[in-house]
This record gives sequence, structure tokens and C-alpha cells, in this order.
Amino acid sequence: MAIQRTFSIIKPDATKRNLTGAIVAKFEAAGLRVVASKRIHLSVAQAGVFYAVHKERPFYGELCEFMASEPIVVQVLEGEDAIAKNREVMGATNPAEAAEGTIRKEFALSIGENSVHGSDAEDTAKEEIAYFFSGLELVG
Ligand code: DAT
Ligand code: MG
Repeated sequence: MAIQRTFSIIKPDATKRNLTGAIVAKFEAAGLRVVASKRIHLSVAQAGVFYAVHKERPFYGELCEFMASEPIVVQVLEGEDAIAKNREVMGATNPAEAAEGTIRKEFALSIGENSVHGSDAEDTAKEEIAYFFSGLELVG
């Protein structure tokens, strides 16, 4: 597998509990390198655009409110097979189903407040990176 880039969000429940460093340590231990990073505070509308793929789901409104409730840390992670590796380190969406040692198993509060987002495929990684970062912000 080639070197890939993926998009990550450290969500409001995690930034609020001061877990940014602990989560980045998990990425780094898995061989993922942070090549861009910033702390931002989304509006509900901006969160809605980011999660538009889920707009028909019953939890969409709650999800957008949550994502806009506190600052988040958006990052680009790079490494061998980065998209799948990040999903592995994150663990299952529902922390009750997440494997031992994963971020969601250790830190997530619930299926909604689950500490991290990670792109699920090459095309979404590209789109999500472009939504949050300009080319100038991406360090090789
Ligand atoms: P993932 O974040 O693992 O890619 P997803 O894309 O299916 O999961 O859903 C996006 C986010 O929406 C997820 O991280 C938390 C929220 N979510 C998903 N299913 C939910 C549910 N059943 N109830 C409440 N929130 C949910
Ligand atoms: Mg998803």
C-alpha cells in the first residue's frame, strides 16, 4: 500500500476534556504523521455541510449541534495505508463495540460523542481535506 493522507477531527467531547495530546499520541504510535493541524470552532451550518451525507438520518440535527458546541482540532494525517490505519486506531463508531486500545474504546462517551472523525475512503479524504485546508497549509 502507498503513502496516503487522511482527514481527522478531534471532536468537541475530546477537546473539552483536554484529550487532544492523548489522541495525537495514538495516531503517532500507529505510524501516522500530523502534516497539518488547526483548532477551529464550526458553526452549525458548517458542520451541516461537512456531514451532509447524513442529512436524512434521525441524528443529523443533534450531530451538527454537537460538532458546533465546542472547538475542534482538524488534522491531516499521513502514512502507509493512512485511511484504513486511522479507522483502525479510531475503533468502531459505537464505543461499546470498539476494540481494546482504540481511541473510541478509551475515550468516547457515546455513539454520538465519539471523540474522533476519520475519512472512510480516498475520495472522501480528498474532499474533506480540501474543505478545511488550503494547499499552503499542507506541509510535506
Ligand atoms: P463514523 O464516524 O465511524 O464514520 P458514521 O459516518 O456512520 O460513523 O456517522 C458519523 C457520525 O454520526 C458518528 O461518528 C456519530 C454520529 N452517529 C452515527 N450513528 C449514530 C447514531 N445511531 N446515533 C447518534 N449519532 C450517530
Ligand atoms: Mg463516517
